[in-house]
Amino acid sequence: MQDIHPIINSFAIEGELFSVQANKSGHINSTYIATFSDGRKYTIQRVNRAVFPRPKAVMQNIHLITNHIQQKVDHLPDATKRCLSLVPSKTGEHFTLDEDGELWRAYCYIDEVDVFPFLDDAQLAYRFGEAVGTFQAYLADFPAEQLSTTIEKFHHMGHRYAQLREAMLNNRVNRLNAVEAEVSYLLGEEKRGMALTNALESGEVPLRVTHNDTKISNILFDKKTKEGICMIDLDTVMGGTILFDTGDMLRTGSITASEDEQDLGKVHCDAALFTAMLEGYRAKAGSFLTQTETLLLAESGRATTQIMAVRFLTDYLNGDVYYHTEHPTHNLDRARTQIALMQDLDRKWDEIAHQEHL
Ligand code: GN1
Ligand code: MG
Repeated sequence: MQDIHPIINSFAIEGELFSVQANKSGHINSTYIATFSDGRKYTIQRVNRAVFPRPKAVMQNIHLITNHIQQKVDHLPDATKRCLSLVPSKTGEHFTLDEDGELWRAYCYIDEVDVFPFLDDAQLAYRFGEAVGTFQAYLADFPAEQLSTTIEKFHHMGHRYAQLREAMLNNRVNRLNAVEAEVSYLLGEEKRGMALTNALESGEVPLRVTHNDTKISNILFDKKTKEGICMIDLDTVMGGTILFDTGDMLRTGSITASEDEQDLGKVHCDAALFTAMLEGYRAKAGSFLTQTETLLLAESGRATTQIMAVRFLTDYLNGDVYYHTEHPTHNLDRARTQIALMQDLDRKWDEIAHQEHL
Protein backbone atom coordinates (compact mmCIF):
# COMPACT_ATOMS: atom_id res chain seq x y z
CA MET A 1 0.00 0.00 0.00
CA GLN A 2 1.23 3.47 -0.94
CA ASP A 3 2.34 5.60 2.02
CA ILE A 4 -0.52 8.04 2.23
CA HIS A 5 0.82 9.98 5.22
CA PRO A 6 2.27 12.77 3.04
CA ILE A 7 -1.07 13.01 1.25
CA ILE A 8 -3.03 13.31 4.47
CA ASN A 9 -0.49 15.84 5.65
CA SER A 10 -1.14 18.05 2.64
CA PHE A 11 -4.75 18.69 3.74
CA ALA A 12 -5.56 21.51 6.15
CA ILE A 13 -6.20 19.16 9.09
CA GLU A 14 -4.85 20.04 12.55
CA GLY A 15 -3.65 17.46 15.05
CA GLU A 16 -1.87 14.14 15.12
CA LEU A 17 -2.77 11.25 12.80
CA PHE A 18 -3.59 8.13 14.80
CA SER A 19 -4.45 5.45 12.22
CA VAL A 20 -5.29 4.83 8.58
CA GLN A 21 -7.56 2.04 7.37
CA ALA A 22 -8.33 0.97 3.80
CA ASN A 23 -12.02 0.78 2.88
CA LYS A 24 -12.69 -1.61 0.02
CA SER A 25 -16.36 -0.99 -0.69
CA GLY A 26 -16.20 1.09 -3.92
CA HIS A 27 -15.62 -0.38 -7.38
CA ILE A 28 -13.69 2.60 -8.74
CA ASN A 29 -11.73 4.84 -6.36
CA SER A 30 -9.33 3.92 -3.54
CA THR A 31 -10.62 4.94 -0.13
CA TYR A 32 -9.00 5.22 3.32
CA ILE A 33 -10.32 6.34 6.66
CA ALA A 34 -7.87 8.51 8.62
CA THR A 35 -8.45 8.82 12.36
CA PHE A 36 -6.79 11.57 14.36
CA SER A 37 -5.75 11.35 18.03
CA ASP A 38 -8.71 13.45 19.18
CA GLY A 39 -11.13 11.06 17.41
CA ARG A 40 -11.86 13.17 14.32
CA LYS A 41 -12.07 11.06 11.16
CA TYR A 42 -11.66 11.86 7.48
CA THR A 43 -12.36 9.94 4.30
CA ILE A 44 -9.32 10.17 2.04
CA GLN A 45 -9.81 9.11 -1.57
CA ARG A 46 -7.73 8.78 -4.70
CA VAL A 47 -9.88 9.48 -7.74
CA ASN A 48 -9.43 6.82 -10.43
CA ARG A 49 -7.89 8.60 -13.39
CA ALA A 50 -8.67 5.80 -15.85
CA VAL A 51 -12.37 6.27 -15.09
CA PHE A 52 -12.31 10.05 -14.56
CA PRO A 53 -9.83 11.51 -17.05
CA ARG A 54 -10.56 15.06 -15.80
CA PRO A 55 -10.50 14.66 -12.02
CA LYS A 56 -10.24 18.42 -11.41
CA ALA A 57 -13.54 18.89 -13.24
CA VAL A 58 -15.03 16.18 -10.99
CA MET A 59 -13.86 18.14 -7.96
CA GLN A 60 -15.23 21.41 -9.30
CA ASN A 61 -18.66 19.77 -9.80
CA ILE A 62 -18.55 18.40 -6.26
CA HIS A 63 -17.50 21.75 -4.85
CA LEU A 64 -20.39 23.52 -6.59
CA ILE A 65 -23.11 21.11 -5.57
CA THR A 66 -21.96 20.55 -1.99
CA ASN A 67 -21.96 24.34 -1.48
CA HIS A 68 -25.46 24.49 -2.89
CA ILE A 69 -26.78 21.66 -0.71
CA GLN A 70 -25.03 22.96 2.41
CA GLN A 71 -26.97 26.21 2.09
CA LYS A 72 -30.22 24.24 1.88
CA VAL A 73 -29.57 22.10 4.96
CA ASP A 74 -27.89 24.71 7.12
CA HIS A 75 -30.92 25.27 9.35
CA LEU A 76 -31.78 21.57 9.78
CA PRO A 77 -30.79 19.39 12.75
CA ASP A 78 -27.58 17.42 12.17
CA ALA A 79 -26.72 19.71 9.25
CA THR A 80 -23.15 18.38 9.00
CA LYS A 81 -24.47 14.86 8.41
CA ARG A 82 -26.69 15.93 5.52
CA CYS A 83 -24.04 16.72 2.95
CA LEU A 84 -20.47 15.68 2.27
CA SER A 85 -18.02 18.39 3.20
CA LEU A 86 -14.69 18.75 1.38
CA VAL A 87 -11.58 19.48 3.44
CA PRO A 88 -9.34 21.98 1.63
CA SER A 89 -5.66 21.35 1.04
CA LYS A 90 -3.07 23.48 2.81
CA THR A 91 -2.79 25.48 -0.40
CA GLY A 92 -6.54 26.15 -0.41
CA GLU A 93 -7.68 23.78 -3.17
CA HIS A 94 -10.38 21.10 -3.00
CA PHE A 95 -7.84 18.35 -3.62
CA THR A 96 -4.15 17.53 -3.56
CA LEU A 97 -1.94 15.88 -6.20
CA ASP A 98 0.61 13.21 -5.29
CA GLU A 99 4.02 12.84 -6.92
CA ASP A 100 2.55 10.71 -9.72
CA GLY A 101 0.00 13.41 -10.44
CA GLU A 102 -2.89 11.37 -8.95
CA LEU A 103 -5.67 13.45 -7.45
CA TRP A 104 -6.67 12.93 -3.81
CA ARG A 105 -9.46 14.51 -1.81
CA ALA A 106 -10.57 14.52 1.81
CA TYR A 107 -14.10 14.63 3.24
CA CYS A 108 -15.14 14.95 6.86
CA TYR A 109 -16.20 11.45 7.87
CA ILE A 110 -19.86 11.08 8.73
CA ASP A 111 -20.35 8.90 11.82
CA GLU A 112 -23.32 7.21 13.48
CA VAL A 113 -24.75 5.97 10.20
CA ASP A 114 -25.57 2.62 8.61
CA VAL A 115 -24.87 1.49 5.06
CA PHE A 116 -26.65 -1.46 3.46
CA PRO A 117 -25.69 -3.65 0.47
CA PHE A 118 -29.41 -4.34 -0.14
CA LEU A 119 -32.64 -3.87 1.81
CA ASP A 120 -35.17 -6.16 3.45
CA ASP A 121 -37.33 -3.58 5.18
CA ALA A 122 -40.06 -1.55 3.48
CA GLN A 123 -39.68 1.34 5.92
CA LEU A 124 -36.02 1.72 5.00
CA ALA A 125 -36.98 1.44 1.34
CA TYR A 126 -39.40 4.35 1.84
CA ARG A 127 -36.58 6.30 3.51
CA PHE A 128 -34.27 5.49 0.62
CA GLY A 129 -36.89 6.87 -1.79
CA GLU A 130 -37.17 10.02 0.30
CA ALA A 131 -33.39 10.45 0.28
CA VAL A 132 -33.16 10.30 -3.50
CA GLY A 133 -36.10 12.69 -3.88
CA THR A 134 -34.63 15.07 -1.32
CA PHE A 135 -31.24 15.12 -3.05
CA GLN A 136 -32.91 16.00 -6.34
CA ALA A 137 -35.12 18.59 -4.68
CA TYR A 138 -32.07 20.35 -3.16
CA LEU A 139 -30.53 20.56 -6.61
CA ALA A 140 -33.70 21.31 -8.58
CA ASP A 141 -32.75 25.02 -8.74
CA PHE A 142 -29.10 24.40 -9.63
CA PRO A 143 -28.36 25.13 -13.31
CA ALA A 144 -27.34 21.72 -14.73
CA GLU A 145 -25.36 23.35 -17.57
CA GLN A 146 -22.85 24.69 -15.00
CA LEU A 147 -21.66 21.13 -14.36
CA SER A 148 -18.96 19.53 -16.50
CA THR A 149 -19.71 16.23 -18.19
CA THR A 150 -16.99 14.21 -16.50
CA ILE A 151 -17.81 10.89 -18.19
CA GLU A 152 -19.27 11.23 -21.67
CA LYS A 153 -22.44 9.21 -22.40
CA PHE A 154 -22.28 7.63 -18.97
CA HIS A 155 -25.89 6.43 -19.00
CA HIS A 156 -26.33 6.32 -22.77
CA MET A 157 -27.71 2.86 -23.51
CA GLY A 158 -26.71 2.92 -27.18
CA HIS A 159 -23.16 3.78 -26.23
CA ARG A 160 -23.02 0.95 -23.68
CA TYR A 161 -24.31 -1.53 -26.28
CA ALA A 162 -21.67 -0.29 -28.73
CA GLN A 163 -19.04 -0.99 -26.07
CA LEU A 164 -20.50 -4.47 -25.53
CA ARG A 165 -20.34 -5.19 -29.27
CA GLU A 166 -16.76 -4.00 -29.44
CA ALA A 167 -15.82 -6.22 -26.51
CA MET A 168 -17.51 -9.19 -28.24
CA LEU A 169 -15.64 -8.48 -31.44
CA ASN A 170 -12.27 -8.20 -29.71
CA ASN A 171 -12.97 -11.13 -27.39
CA ARG A 172 -9.70 -10.10 -25.79
CA VAL A 173 -9.52 -12.81 -23.12
CA ASN A 174 -11.50 -15.51 -24.89
CA ARG A 175 -14.53 -15.39 -22.67
CA LEU A 176 -17.22 -14.90 -25.31
CA ASN A 177 -18.16 -18.57 -25.70
CA ALA A 178 -18.89 -18.86 -22.01
CA VAL A 179 -21.42 -16.03 -22.00
CA GLU A 180 -23.55 -16.76 -25.06
CA ALA A 181 -26.77 -16.96 -23.07
CA GLU A 182 -26.18 -13.63 -21.30
CA VAL A 183 -25.15 -11.88 -24.52
CA SER A 184 -28.10 -13.14 -26.48
CA TYR A 185 -30.57 -12.16 -23.75
CA LEU A 186 -29.15 -8.64 -23.51
CA LEU A 187 -29.04 -8.11 -27.28
CA GLY A 188 -32.71 -9.04 -27.41
CA GLU A 189 -33.55 -6.35 -24.83
CA GLU A 190 -31.64 -3.52 -26.49
CA LYS A 191 -34.59 -1.71 -28.06
CA ARG A 192 -36.67 -1.52 -24.90
CA GLY A 193 -33.60 -0.48 -22.92
CA MET A 194 -33.30 2.71 -24.97
CA ALA A 195 -36.37 4.25 -23.28
CA LEU A 196 -34.53 6.70 -20.97
CA THR A 197 -31.84 7.64 -23.49
CA ASN A 198 -34.48 8.29 -26.15
CA ALA A 199 -36.67 10.35 -23.81
CA LEU A 200 -33.72 12.55 -22.83
CA GLU A 201 -32.43 12.98 -26.37
CA SER A 202 -35.86 13.87 -27.76
CA GLY A 203 -36.48 16.38 -24.97
CA GLU A 204 -39.50 14.43 -23.65
CA VAL A 205 -37.87 14.59 -20.22
CA PRO A 206 -35.86 17.62 -19.05
CA LEU A 207 -32.13 17.84 -18.41
CA ARG A 208 -31.63 18.14 -14.65
CA VAL A 209 -28.85 17.71 -12.15
CA THR A 210 -28.48 13.99 -11.51
CA HIS A 211 -26.31 12.02 -9.14
CA ASN A 212 -25.91 9.08 -11.54
CA ASP A 213 -24.84 6.55 -8.89
CA THR A 214 -27.68 6.40 -6.37
CA LYS A 215 -27.07 2.80 -5.42
CA ILE A 216 -28.19 1.77 -1.96
CA SER A 217 -24.63 1.65 -0.60
CA ASN A 218 -24.20 5.33 -1.49
CA ILE A 219 -26.85 6.38 1.05
CA LEU A 220 -25.99 6.90 4.69
CA PHE A 221 -28.88 6.05 7.03
CA ASP A 222 -28.88 7.79 10.38
CA LYS A 223 -28.40 5.14 13.10
CA LYS A 224 -30.89 6.79 15.44
CA THR A 225 -33.63 8.21 13.25
CA LYS A 226 -33.19 5.74 10.32
CA GLU A 227 -33.51 8.69 7.93
CA GLY A 228 -31.59 8.35 4.65
CA ILE A 229 -29.63 11.37 5.72
CA CYS A 230 -26.82 11.74 3.20
CA MET A 231 -26.11 10.84 -0.39
CA ILE A 232 -22.42 10.15 -0.86
CA ASP A 233 -20.18 9.37 -3.85
CA LEU A 234 -20.76 12.57 -5.81
CA ASP A 235 -18.21 11.83 -8.56
CA THR A 236 -20.75 11.34 -11.29
CA VAL A 237 -23.01 14.31 -10.54
CA MET A 238 -23.74 15.80 -13.98
CA GLY A 239 -26.63 16.85 -16.16
CA GLY A 240 -28.94 13.98 -17.13
CA THR A 241 -32.42 12.72 -16.47
CA ILE A 242 -33.42 12.14 -12.89
CA LEU A 243 -34.70 8.77 -14.14
CA PHE A 244 -31.08 7.57 -14.00
CA ASP A 245 -31.29 8.13 -10.25
CA THR A 246 -34.72 6.64 -9.68
CA GLY A 247 -33.47 3.76 -11.82
CA ASP A 248 -30.41 3.03 -9.71
CA MET A 249 -32.52 3.42 -6.58
CA LEU A 250 -35.06 0.84 -7.81
CA ARG A 251 -32.32 -1.48 -9.08
CA THR A 252 -30.36 -1.60 -5.85
CA GLY A 253 -33.21 -1.14 -3.38
CA SER A 254 -35.53 -3.85 -4.73
CA ILE A 255 -32.98 -6.65 -5.22
CA THR A 256 -33.02 -9.31 -2.50
CA ALA A 257 -29.28 -10.06 -2.52
CA SER A 258 -25.93 -8.37 -3.11
CA GLU A 259 -24.98 -7.16 -6.57
CA ASP A 260 -22.37 -9.95 -6.80
CA GLU A 261 -24.42 -12.80 -5.28
CA GLN A 262 -23.44 -16.10 -6.92
CA ASP A 263 -26.55 -18.01 -5.89
CA LEU A 264 -29.09 -16.67 -8.37
CA GLY A 265 -31.85 -18.47 -6.45
CA LYS A 266 -31.53 -15.65 -3.92
CA VAL A 267 -31.88 -12.87 -6.48
CA HIS A 268 -35.39 -11.48 -6.86
CA CYS A 269 -37.21 -8.20 -7.08
CA ASP A 270 -39.12 -7.51 -3.87
CA ALA A 271 -42.27 -5.78 -5.09
CA ALA A 272 -43.06 -4.33 -1.65
CA LEU A 273 -39.65 -2.65 -1.49
CA PHE A 274 -40.03 -1.37 -5.05
CA THR A 275 -43.39 0.20 -4.20
CA ALA A 276 -42.19 1.67 -0.91
CA MET A 277 -39.23 3.37 -2.60
CA LEU A 278 -41.47 4.96 -5.18
CA GLU A 279 -43.84 6.22 -2.48
CA GLY A 280 -41.01 7.77 -0.47
CA TYR A 281 -39.52 9.22 -3.63
CA ARG A 282 -42.79 10.78 -4.79
CA ALA A 283 -43.34 12.32 -1.36
CA LYS A 284 -40.23 14.43 -1.92
CA ALA A 285 -40.06 14.76 -5.70
CA GLY A 286 -43.73 14.88 -6.63
CA SER A 287 -43.78 18.66 -6.86
CA PHE A 288 -41.26 18.90 -9.69
CA LEU A 289 -41.76 15.65 -11.64
CA THR A 290 -43.24 16.01 -15.12
CA GLN A 291 -45.91 13.61 -16.31
CA THR A 292 -43.49 11.84 -18.64
CA GLU A 293 -40.93 11.43 -15.86
CA THR A 294 -43.64 9.93 -13.66
CA LEU A 295 -44.74 7.56 -16.41
CA LEU A 296 -41.19 6.29 -16.85
CA LEU A 297 -40.41 5.64 -13.17
CA ALA A 298 -40.86 1.86 -13.17
CA GLU A 299 -39.18 1.60 -16.57
CA SER A 300 -36.20 3.50 -15.14
CA GLY A 301 -35.60 0.66 -12.67
CA ARG A 302 -35.55 -1.89 -15.44
CA ALA A 303 -33.38 0.18 -17.82
CA THR A 304 -30.81 0.93 -15.13
CA THR A 305 -30.58 -2.74 -14.19
CA GLN A 306 -30.06 -3.47 -17.87
CA ILE A 307 -27.31 -0.89 -18.35
CA MET A 308 -25.43 -2.38 -15.41
CA ALA A 309 -25.81 -5.88 -16.84
CA VAL A 310 -24.37 -4.63 -20.12
CA ARG A 311 -21.51 -2.76 -18.42
CA PHE A 312 -20.51 -5.66 -16.14
CA LEU A 313 -20.63 -8.14 -19.03
CA THR A 314 -18.57 -5.79 -21.21
CA ASP A 315 -15.92 -5.52 -18.52
CA TYR A 316 -15.92 -9.29 -18.12
CA LEU A 317 -15.29 -9.69 -21.87
CA ASN A 318 -12.57 -7.03 -21.75
CA GLY A 319 -10.71 -8.90 -19.00
CA ASP A 320 -11.85 -6.84 -15.97
CA VAL A 321 -10.19 -3.57 -16.80
CA TYR A 322 -12.77 -1.11 -15.41
CA TYR A 323 -14.27 -2.37 -12.14
CA HIS A 324 -12.26 -3.58 -9.20
CA THR A 325 -12.71 -7.36 -9.05
CA GLU A 326 -11.78 -9.90 -6.42
CA HIS A 327 -12.01 -13.12 -8.42
CA PRO A 328 -12.12 -14.13 -12.09
CA THR A 329 -15.90 -14.35 -12.46
CA HIS A 330 -16.72 -11.29 -10.34
CA ASN A 331 -17.97 -9.18 -13.25
CA LEU A 332 -19.87 -12.13 -14.70
CA ASP A 333 -21.52 -12.78 -11.34
CA ARG A 334 -22.56 -9.13 -11.25
CA ALA A 335 -23.92 -9.24 -14.80
CA ARG A 336 -25.91 -12.35 -13.94
CA THR A 337 -27.56 -10.84 -10.87
CA GLN A 338 -28.64 -7.89 -12.99
CA ILE A 339 -30.11 -10.17 -15.67
CA ALA A 340 -31.90 -12.20 -12.98
CA LEU A 341 -33.33 -8.99 -11.56
CA MET A 342 -34.52 -7.83 -15.00
CA GLN A 343 -36.26 -11.14 -15.52
CA ASP A 344 -37.96 -11.00 -12.14
CA LEU A 345 -38.97 -7.38 -12.72
CA ASP A 346 -40.69 -8.60 -15.87
CA ARG A 347 -42.48 -11.38 -14.01
CA LYS A 348 -43.77 -8.85 -11.48
CA TRP A 349 -44.27 -6.02 -13.94
CA ASP A 350 -48.05 -5.70 -13.57
CA GLU A 351 -47.71 -5.47 -9.82
CA ILE A 352 -44.91 -2.90 -9.76
CA ALA A 353 -45.63 -0.77 -12.82
CA HIS A 354 -49.33 -0.09 -12.35
CA GLN A 355 -48.58 2.43 -9.64
CA GLU A 356 -46.91 4.83 -12.05
CA HIS A 357 -50.39 5.91 -13.11
CA LEU A 358 -51.46 6.94 -9.61
C1 GN1 B 1 -19.59 2.03 -9.79
O1 GN1 B 1 -18.09 4.10 -7.67
P1 GN1 B 1 -19.01 2.99 -7.34
O2 GN1 B 1 -18.37 1.74 -6.96
O3 GN1 B 1 -20.01 3.47 -6.34
C2 GN1 B 1 -19.99 2.76 -11.08
C3 GN1 B 1 -21.50 2.92 -11.16
C4 GN1 B 1 -22.18 1.58 -11.01
C5 GN1 B 1 -21.70 0.89 -9.74
C6 GN1 B 1 -22.27 -0.48 -9.61
C7 GN1 B 1 -18.03 5.79 -12.16
O4 GN1 B 1 -19.92 2.78 -8.67
O5 GN1 B 1 -21.85 3.48 -12.41
O6 GN1 B 1 -23.57 1.73 -10.97
O7 GN1 B 1 -20.28 0.80 -9.72
N1 GN1 B 1 -19.35 4.06 -11.14
C8 GN1 B 1 -18.67 4.46 -12.23
O8 GN1 B 1 -22.07 -0.98 -8.34
O9 GN1 B 1 -18.57 3.78 -13.24
MG1 MG C 1 -19.45 5.95 -7.82
